[in-house]
Amino acid sequence: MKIEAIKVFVCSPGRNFVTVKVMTDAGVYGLGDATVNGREMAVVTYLEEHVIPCLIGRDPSNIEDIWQYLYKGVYWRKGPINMAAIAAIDMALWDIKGKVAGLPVYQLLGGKSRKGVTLYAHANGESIADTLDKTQVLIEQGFKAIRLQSAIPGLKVTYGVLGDKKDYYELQGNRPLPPEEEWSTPKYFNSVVELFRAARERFGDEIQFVHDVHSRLTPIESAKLGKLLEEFNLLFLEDASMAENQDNFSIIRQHTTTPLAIGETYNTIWDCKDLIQNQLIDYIRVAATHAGGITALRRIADFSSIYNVKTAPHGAPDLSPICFAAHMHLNIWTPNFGIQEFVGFGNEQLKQIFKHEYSVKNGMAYMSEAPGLGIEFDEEAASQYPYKRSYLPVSRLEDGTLWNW
Ligand code: EZ4
Ligand code: CO
Repeated sequence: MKIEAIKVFVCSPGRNFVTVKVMTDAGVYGLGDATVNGREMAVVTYLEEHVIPCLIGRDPSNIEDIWQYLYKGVYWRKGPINMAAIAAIDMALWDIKGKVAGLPVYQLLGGKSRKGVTLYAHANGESIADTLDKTQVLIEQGFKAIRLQSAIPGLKVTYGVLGDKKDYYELQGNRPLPPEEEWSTPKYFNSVVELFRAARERFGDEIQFVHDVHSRLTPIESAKLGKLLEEFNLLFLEDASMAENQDNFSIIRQHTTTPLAIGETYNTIWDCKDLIQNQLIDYIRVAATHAGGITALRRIADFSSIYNVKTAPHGAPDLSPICFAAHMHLNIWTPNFGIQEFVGFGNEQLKQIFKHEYSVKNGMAYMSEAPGLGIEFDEEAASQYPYKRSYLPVSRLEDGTLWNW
């Protein structure tokens, strides 16, 4: 079998997605997700100009060799654009291998380690009361784990919350230039502790809670927040601080037993090797799309397993349903799987473009038994929603200092 052609599609059913389709001379094709939110066209150019010409005529069954070729063979290793391109090709090759074998990808990884995939949903509110009302709805839907984010009084916008427009502001779509938002750590501290106190008072101890700090705190501030939240027993605190310097997390770890999660922006094992090996985190949140695909995530999962670190793949709406499918296959196999972030299957346009047969019941997602990744991409429907330039926000402190978004 040979790779005959590779096509790249960018569609925007509410937000941009980069989809890769690898076609073979046997008529079998595979799909991959290469979406890097706010930098989509950089990946498209990288794929079309630099990656695809090297792959035509190669045997798509040699997934490992193609991965190594694209990683070691470029000299300029790592990085989000490069790794998203590798990831998309890798997912597509696993999809092809599954289709050829007549097996879902998880069977190729080693089969099922569990019945279904535990999910955590998002409750994003304009006030603590609003967040808790949304939490109530999710609990009634059957979710057992929920991420709570609430607007911070005194700030115009807060990560995860968008006033009266939409409950998840990244879905805003088109923006000519990056919007700017303000951040205040003191204002945040007051409201976030109250949020979890109120949540435990209203819902008791059974439901598991998660919170995403989105890297807004310094390590010592995160250490303090972890301590303050200990009594509310979080499943984990996500992205407490930046960890470009992985030692940052030893400061947090020395002070708190609140479990820690990180990794959604990481591109390779090297971004989290020390965090894992020194047992500074409890959950690794790398995404198939951003960290080199199924081949790379499988290795990171195995490495993590010997240090008591569980996987909790990123599940934001800017990862396409193809990435979700890749995560589903990994999650059902990974012996040290923890939990999958889940924001629903998206809007109607998205469902029209990406078709799959996963189901969700009582806070768990269940596999499709379709061969390969079990996802279809409707090119015609996708062409109805062309690419629109769009950016994630940037963040500044109240005095104007640029901060982490
Ligand atoms: O802000 O994916 O846990 N989820 C997140 C996401 C990220 C976006 C950035 O593109 O932090 O919502
Ligand atoms: Co996050």
